[in-house]
Amino acid sequence: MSKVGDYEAVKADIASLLHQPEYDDGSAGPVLVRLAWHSAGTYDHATDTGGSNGAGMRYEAEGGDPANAGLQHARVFLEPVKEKHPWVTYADLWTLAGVVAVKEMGGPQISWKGGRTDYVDDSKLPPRGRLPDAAQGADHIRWIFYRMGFSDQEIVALSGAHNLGRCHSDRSGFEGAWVNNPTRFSNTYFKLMLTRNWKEKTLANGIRQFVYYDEDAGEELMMLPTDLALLSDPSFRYWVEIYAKDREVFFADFARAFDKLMELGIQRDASGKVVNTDNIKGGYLS
Ligand code: HIF
Repeated sequence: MSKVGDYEAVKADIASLLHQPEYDDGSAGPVLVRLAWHSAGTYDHATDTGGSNGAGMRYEAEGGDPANAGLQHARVFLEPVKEKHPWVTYADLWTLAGVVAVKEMGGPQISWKGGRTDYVDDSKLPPRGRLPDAAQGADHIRWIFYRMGFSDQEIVALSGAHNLGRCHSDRSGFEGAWVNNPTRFSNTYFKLMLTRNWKEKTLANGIRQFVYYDEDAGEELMMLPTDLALLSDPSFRYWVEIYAKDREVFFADFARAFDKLMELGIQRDASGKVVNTDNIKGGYLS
């Protein structure tokens, strides 16, 4: 057991579990990034509900949302870290794991602060349907991300996380990876989006996605309808082109936007201490 508040020790243990030769592309990193994002991405600015505080995915109401299918793998990977550092809250552990995974996979350093609570009023969990539906287009993406308080630029910057990991037919129904090195954080996702000839394909389960056959990789890569919506919408496309050209700008903007995502619904005082841990408002502590 580490000293209470020794997040460096927790970070080191997260980093050392990322290598998982038997799992997917050999890394727990991508699914941990998805866990972090889904834990936070239920936030609604207008009602100040949802967000990473509370780690509601531990419970069926949120954890059993079909949008969260597969994230039990991520939670299971992290369980030994929780056992070793019982003082760390799940809400902190899940968000920190995403931040550590991005960095370890070659991405930017994202600033992160602890202090989230696991207290949740589970009669008032965020309703299902707050996470995005990948079969939709630009209007849906805006509806989801404006609700959290993000701009078009931040939406595109965040989207670069689809450089990581893959879709699983038994989780979302979509299938395949976006890039041929899906455990390395980079701006390849934006480059491929702009330069490859994406063709619509209907999978055996009836789900529609976009694919192209990558000669070098010897495999088919994919884009979701929501990914390609970033190309057809001029305001989104403007940023796709910038991030495809300039990796450093992408890394800096991604780091800021992901930090903002992890902080949704968390209120801190000037010293960074979380102040909304002891009174309940609107479902989550706020
Ligand atoms: Fe994803 N995302 N995401 N996503 N996502 C999937 C997988 C990952 C959307 C849909 C899907 C973001 C936004 C959106 C990651 C990270 C982020 C899958 C496949 C789908 C369908 C799940 C599966 O079958 O296993 C939609 C519609 C989004 C809004 C546009 C974020 C910006 C890109 C916020 C984000 O950070 C990661 C990482 C994965 C890979 C998970 C894995 O298990 O490998």
